[in-house]
Amino acid sequence: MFRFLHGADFHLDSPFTALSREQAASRRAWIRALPDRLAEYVRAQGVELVLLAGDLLDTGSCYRETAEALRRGLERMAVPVFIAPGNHDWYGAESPYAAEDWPENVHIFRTGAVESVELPALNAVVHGAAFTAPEQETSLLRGFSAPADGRVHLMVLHGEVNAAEARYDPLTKEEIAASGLAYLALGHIHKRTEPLRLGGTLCAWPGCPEGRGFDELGDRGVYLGRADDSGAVSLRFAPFARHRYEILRVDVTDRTPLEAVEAALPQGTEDDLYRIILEGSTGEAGVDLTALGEALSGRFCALELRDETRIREELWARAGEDSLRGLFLGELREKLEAAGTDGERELIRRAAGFGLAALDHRDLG
Ligand SMILES: [Mn+2]
Repeated sequence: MFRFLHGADFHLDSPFTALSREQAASRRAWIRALPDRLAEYVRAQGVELVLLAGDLLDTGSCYRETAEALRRGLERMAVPVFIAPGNHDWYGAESPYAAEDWPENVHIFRTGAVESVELPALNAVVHGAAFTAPEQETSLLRGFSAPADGRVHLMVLHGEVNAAEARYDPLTKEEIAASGLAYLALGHIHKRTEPLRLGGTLCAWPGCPEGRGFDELGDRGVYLGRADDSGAVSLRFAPFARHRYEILRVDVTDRTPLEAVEAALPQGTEDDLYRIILEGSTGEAGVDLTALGEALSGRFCALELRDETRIREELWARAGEDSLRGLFLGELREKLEAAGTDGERELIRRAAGFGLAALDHRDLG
């Protein structure tokens, strides 16, 4: 029996273009700490083999510190580590994989032909191949078949299965089912998939171990595998993200925004990045996002607030009043009734809120 770890798609040095320079630099720094954190985990869990299925680096021209952080983390794992380069970190003469002085326990697959490395101590063989260009239009698994020789055969590859387009190592389910592999460790799909059994082969994508934006939400991590002597492989997901991205929609109707948010938030969000979207209806004053952000400060690693609330309908009741307020509301209500789209209606409701606030000299923040 041995334990292995399967990770992929670290995308170290992602540019984080949606962030300020300072924020992007700080996020690159924490993601750069990932290999060291994984090394600690490998040692604590008694992992004996590490399979990394590509796109560990976001580009072939990563920062020197990044390649160094990866090199150091992998060395600290102190067990055999196998890397199958993907479409972002494809193997070429200029690649950091060719330039860096990689530690002895690290094996990088360098060609599009499957290479096999025997690990007698584990009674296992690790197979793998590399992207050698940003695209790989033929399946790297085509024609492969592991011998039934009583050893545990594992493979690590970056690729897709039954993909609509043939650009990223288009593997087929039939090839996998016929591969004779106990486990196929895949990369490329950023959202974790549940393990899939095809023939006698188990395969899975662990996804990115750290979210990089509000399109990569929730718990993320790596797979921890166990291969027993009969060659049977089982997997369990190991959450590993230090900072999770989460989107929370909160209805503020009939409550103060702070009460509503407090009631909806789980415990322990201090390390997470939240986008909170307020919805429902409010009084005329709307939501004071600045005050809400201040009241919630310290509860998150980062917080983004969005106001999608609208002013309560009762507000229109005063549209008939003989006052500036009544005239203003009356005119807007006509526009509201004539509006053709939800977007227009939303805009008019917001205009009503702002206008009433202006009439009352209220500060909308
Ligand atoms: Mn990829």
